[in-house]
Amino acid sequence: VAIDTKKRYQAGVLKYAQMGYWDPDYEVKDTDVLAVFRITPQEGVDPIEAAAAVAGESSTATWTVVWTDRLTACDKYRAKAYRIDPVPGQAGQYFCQVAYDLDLFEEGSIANLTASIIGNVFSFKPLLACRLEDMRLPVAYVKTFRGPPTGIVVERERLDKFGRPLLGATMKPKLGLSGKNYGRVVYEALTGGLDFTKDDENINSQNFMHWRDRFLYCMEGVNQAAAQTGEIKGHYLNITAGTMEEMVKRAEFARDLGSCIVMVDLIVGWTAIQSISHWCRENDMILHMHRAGHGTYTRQKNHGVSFRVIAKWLRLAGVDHLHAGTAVGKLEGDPMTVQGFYNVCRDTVTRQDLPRGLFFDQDWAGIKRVMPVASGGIHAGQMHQLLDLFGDEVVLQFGGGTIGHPMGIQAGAQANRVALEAMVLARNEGRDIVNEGPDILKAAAEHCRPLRAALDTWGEV
Ligand code: CAP
Ligand code: MG
Repeated sequence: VAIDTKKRYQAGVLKYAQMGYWDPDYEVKDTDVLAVFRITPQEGVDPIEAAAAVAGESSTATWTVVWTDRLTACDKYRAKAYRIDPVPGQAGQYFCQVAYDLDLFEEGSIANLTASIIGNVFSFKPLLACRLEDMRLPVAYVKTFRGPPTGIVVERERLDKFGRPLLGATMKPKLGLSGKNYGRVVYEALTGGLDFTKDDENINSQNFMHWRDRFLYCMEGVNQAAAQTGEIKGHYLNITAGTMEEMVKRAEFARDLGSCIVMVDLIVGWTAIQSISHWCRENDMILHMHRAGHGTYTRQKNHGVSFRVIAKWLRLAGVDHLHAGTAVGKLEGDPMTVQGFYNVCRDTVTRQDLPRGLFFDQDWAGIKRVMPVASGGIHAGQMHQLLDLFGDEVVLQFGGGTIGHPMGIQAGAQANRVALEAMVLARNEGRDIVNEGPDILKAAAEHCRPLRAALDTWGEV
């Protein structure tokens, strides 16, 4: 394949740079959509030509000049690769920056945006690998989206919970429980002190528990726990289903049962996400987004799409909660990069911050902020690290770290709530929670057997 591509280049067949897709003098406009790709050109392919090919194939071009170009305002519609830099420490890789005229995109449609930006280029022969690292969405474009239906401020007001991260737990085992047992787990976790419980990504309507049973038993648990504790509680009811009609039907049932929140998986697709987001806005419901499947294209550093871009698209598409990584748990992710994802979710203007992977300033044009969710293999012994890394505007979610507690589910929830409140108090008193964290936890555990048991079981870091 590489040889074939090289020959074709040498024969002058693929000449995107000459076609006008490379312009180092291009002056970026405030209204341009900008993208940074990390490209690895095939052996023998000039990096500038490869960058131009990316710009070409993600905008107007095909592999040869066509007569019909003459019938359009072709220069305006051609994306321009305008800058290319070697990736430090990664031989053969380049960051290339591409500008797209705003007129190339339909307003308010992530499906349309993605069909251009990631439509063809990732399987393009001149490239060995390609990764979309970041995007700058101009204010004029952001304004064509409605964004999160609820946002952080309104969510906190509805829940009447302030000044600390929220706490949640994912049901375990992921699959196989009957409705009544499932609802019991919800009840115990919520009475133990959590704010939310959550369906897992793959629970929909299997034979062991049909969706209506799940919804009914979960809401029974939520309502009983709320009545007993005097706190507002919720369970993210996963409405993911095979058709949009079925998802809306399930969402309506959740609403009619009095749930404050529903959940969908990323795998339902952009159009379905935007539709359900609009539905949530009309029905005053919080939308929880579980990013199931993202690792298939976000994990490899030289190919795919960075999660920071997915997070930007999801904020525009309109989700209220978004799984954004933990840096300390069971799943891949380093602290700086993960903090960059959190900034994308929570900032009013996300500032350029190269160590955190943010290439551009991003003005969110007043659309609401997304509550990030830290989930995946975390436990009470990491509370100081989690609070230090992510601050208050986050849901900390302990699945195994609640339901695997040796003294039971309610005790698991208690351990998490006590650890969190002790850590927030210490932070508010000005203590250094990173270094003193383990001591703060130990001191709190003297008055809370479940916390002591959690620390003994999972350790203090
Ligand atoms: C966590 C979880 C979530 C992951 C997803 C799981 O359970 O339910 O799906 O957090 O990853 O199945 O692993 P535990 P992310 O708390 O028991 O680990 O949040 O990164 O999207
Ligand atoms: Mg899960």
